[in-house]
Amino acid sequence: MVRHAFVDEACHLQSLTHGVELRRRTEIAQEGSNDLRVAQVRDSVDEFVKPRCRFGAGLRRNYLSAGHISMLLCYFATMQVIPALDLLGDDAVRLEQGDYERVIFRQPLEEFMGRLVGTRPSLIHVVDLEGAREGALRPAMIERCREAAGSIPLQVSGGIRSVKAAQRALDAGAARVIVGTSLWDRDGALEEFADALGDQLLAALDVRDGRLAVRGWLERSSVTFAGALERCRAAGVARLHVTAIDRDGTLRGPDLPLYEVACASTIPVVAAGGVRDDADVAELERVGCEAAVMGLGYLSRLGI
Ligand code: AMZ
Repeated sequence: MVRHAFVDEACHLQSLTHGVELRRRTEIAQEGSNDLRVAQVRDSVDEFVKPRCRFGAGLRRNYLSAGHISMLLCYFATMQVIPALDLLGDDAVRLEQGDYERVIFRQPLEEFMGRLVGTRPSLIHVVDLEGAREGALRPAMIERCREAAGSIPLQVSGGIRSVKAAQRALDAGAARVIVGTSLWDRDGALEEFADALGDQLLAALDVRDGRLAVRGWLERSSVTFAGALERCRAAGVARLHVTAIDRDGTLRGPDLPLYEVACASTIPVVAAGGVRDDADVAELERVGCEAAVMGLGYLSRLGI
């Protein structure tokens, strides 16, 4: 298995001179010039569609040519690194440990997004900090991000407090959404979001001292990290977005034990908080994470 693709003989991947068999319904990803496409391996491999972000396997097989394997390697041989753009007002910012009083970086949205796009990431993480604090979605900001990001897909969060708001975020240009506060507010909400959004939902588990933080991390929820994992598993949540708040915006390195626990849930995990460099990304991959969000750590890649 190479990342989320099931490959019959992984050793074949060492040489691109052979094809490999992928199981029916496996999906492979292609990174084009600045676009991420997915080839659906069904009865043919020539169908390229927008990614659905879940990779499955069935019983029947399809043969994949060597030409396609190179695409597979491009995407799956390394873990996905997702640069972050946090919004406050009209600006891209970085906060230290999510504290709205400690803004350690600020740049106009379009300027910063342009620099991120220049690094050709496969996905960009957009958090509207204002939305998260005020509990209100700002679709116009998502549209601005969408426009500035061109064809690079966005995962969007902050202020999504209903399924309807999530739908608006998707309509405004998000490829998938991350929801925190509203999932934990009342019984049944998590299931509602998971059922309505499927693969387009990531559940935000923003963790401080073993409990979830909500409403822009200004409030401590009664929900524990362990309890949230269990509830997500039971609700069939497609993907987790786990943030170690004390590491966020600090460049102290990721909280690996936290992600080990998250990955034990068997739900795919996107890790955030303190990720500095490729070595940290490799460690996160080792503990089983699917992707890493980089905020402050990414600035050096941008020459900032
Ligand atoms: O930095 C913060 N203070 C902060 C932050 N980054 N507060 C919330 N968030 C992010 C969460 C999640 O992605 O990591 O906002 C999202 C949750 O928003 P909401 O509105 O659904 O709780």
